[in-house]
Amino acid sequence: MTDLERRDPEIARIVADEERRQQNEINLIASENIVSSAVLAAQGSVLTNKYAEGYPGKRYYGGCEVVDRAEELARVRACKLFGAEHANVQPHSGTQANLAAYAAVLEPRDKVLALELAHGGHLSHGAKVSFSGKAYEFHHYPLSRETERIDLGIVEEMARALRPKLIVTGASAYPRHIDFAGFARIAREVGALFLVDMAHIAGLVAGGAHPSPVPHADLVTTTTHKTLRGPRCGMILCRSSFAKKVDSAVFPGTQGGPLMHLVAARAVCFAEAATPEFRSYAAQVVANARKLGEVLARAGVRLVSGGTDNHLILVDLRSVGITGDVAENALARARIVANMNMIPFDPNPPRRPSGLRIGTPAITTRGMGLEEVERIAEWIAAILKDPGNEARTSAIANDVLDLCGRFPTRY
Ligand code: DSN
Repeated sequence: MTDLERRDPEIARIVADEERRQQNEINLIASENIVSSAVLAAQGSVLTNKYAEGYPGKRYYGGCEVVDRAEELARVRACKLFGAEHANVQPHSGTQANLAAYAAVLEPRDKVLALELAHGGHLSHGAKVSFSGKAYEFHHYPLSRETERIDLGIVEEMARALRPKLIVTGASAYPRHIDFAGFARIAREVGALFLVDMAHIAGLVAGGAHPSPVPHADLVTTTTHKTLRGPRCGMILCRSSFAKKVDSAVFPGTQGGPLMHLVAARAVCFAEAATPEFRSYAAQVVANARKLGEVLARAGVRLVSGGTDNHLILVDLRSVGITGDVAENALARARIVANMNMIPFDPNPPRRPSGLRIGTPAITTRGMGLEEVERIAEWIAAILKDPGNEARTSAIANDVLDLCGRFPTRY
């Protein structure tokens, strides 16, 4: 019996149930992944007991000499992994990282240009309901209606008219490469700073499976738990000229004490992401997403922008005559987990959108390759085309269970 089972059987049962759920379902949520036992061990360690407000060597508490080593390692490993001049590894999440990055370079009500949320952007990129949209004057560039991709012509035209202080790119539901050099050129042209939120693609960048924004952007924010496969945290990379401002914006600007167990877990994740195995993983994530898209397209399911260059595809469910909520629920009955999503120029509302976002980071971590992806895509296509067919859905659920049994979630 574990300590948790003895001391808190209710929570122990919840943890065990969740582990079983993860083992017995195919997780296609594009922003989720599975951490290694080493990352789990670091984040479940006694480093959680330590307060360490400040930075290594400059703390506001005694007894920080050991955790200082963890933060220094995390910072140095992050800089090496991404070729960055400076890293702040304290933001608690991606949104916290964005909040601090904005605070480092903007004044309230400054103008910012970012990707439209409904076209794949993010709440913290200036949505009205987010702090970002309240504190700063965000304007949003749409995707091209024809290509459903970022059109730098549109971005440039808006940037010239607006003269923003900051241009932001990065997305949570965009299946294509982003031309970071092109964005940097526009930012330079209009005298704006350039920030990339690479949260979704960070692992692909680390593994060489996606062009890096780091040489082109003044600031790069990210989470560490999506394709990067680390703990649930944020991080800011920047040029050394912004280091002091970024560090002060994180602490004391927008956060208190860093979570040192998670700082250590980031360090573990960065070491893992620097290995040749991780490079193969990143390439396989992309190959799996491409295969998933090809099989769905062959079955008559339309993909936004016609395909993918990264870890996710965005399905236009109008091609099969259903909405995202129906698709998400029908797939869940077959033990396949994905999320409904808006598509660009979506005629439907967010709770009943026309899209489904499907990603391959977690199944690839489990070791699933093209053969398994082909089967999964066939199951998805069958369900999307006939979501009310309960007999077939439950037959697929059994097949999913068999498949999951061969691919453990613990590693
Ligand atoms: N919630 C994340 C996602 O699913 O993409 C973004 O913060």
